[in-house]
Amino acid sequence: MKQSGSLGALARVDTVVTEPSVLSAAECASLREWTIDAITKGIMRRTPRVPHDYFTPFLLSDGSETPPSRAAARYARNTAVKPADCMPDGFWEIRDRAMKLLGIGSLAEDIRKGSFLNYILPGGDIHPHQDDRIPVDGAELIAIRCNVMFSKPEQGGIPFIDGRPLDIPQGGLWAFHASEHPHYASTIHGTVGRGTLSFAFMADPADCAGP
Ligand SMILES: O=C(O)CCC(=O)C(=O)O
Repeated sequence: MKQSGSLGALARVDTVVTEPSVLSAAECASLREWTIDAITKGIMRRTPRVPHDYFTPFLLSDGSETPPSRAAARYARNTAVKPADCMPDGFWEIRDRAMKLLGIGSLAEDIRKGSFLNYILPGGDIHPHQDDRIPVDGAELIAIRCNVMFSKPEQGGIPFIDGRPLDIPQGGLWAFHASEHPHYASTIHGTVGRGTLSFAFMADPADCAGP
């Protein structure tokens, strides 16, 4: 089977990596401003089932939209704007920064989820779930997620993995094996939404066994 590429700090499935300071305060403010504007212009989408939850399209690093994201395009979004133009300036540079920090420079991207921006309004949450493994060429690959919090709510929106809360400051990052651990985020309270940049990767289970 193919090697996954470098797993860096994520070489073990039971590791959750956190970094407190990946984005500057100015970057967080500018991402939040972009997001509010994008929601107002209808550039982001949400499903009728989860009305608090806004997403950009899921993009691969070549700028194309992933197949599941294309299939979801029927949900409210201004289709006059090309998916590749639905990302804030600096998005891919921040992904590169996060990948360098984690030491995962050559890790394959998740072909379903790619990379995206998510903004959840107060009142929303992320329900408890565990992502599916990713079927590729007859193998079931582990889904790895790296999330960067650019807008931290006044209360709530706390990520929980295996029932344990993570203390992620605004501008901080957490990365984990999303197909191997149940996770959720608590209900958001206050006036500020929860904004994250989400970068998804995949790895062969045989490569996530140590050291
Ligand atoms: O943002 C979170 O706390 C979790 C997001 C999520 O479900 C995931 O990364 O798979």
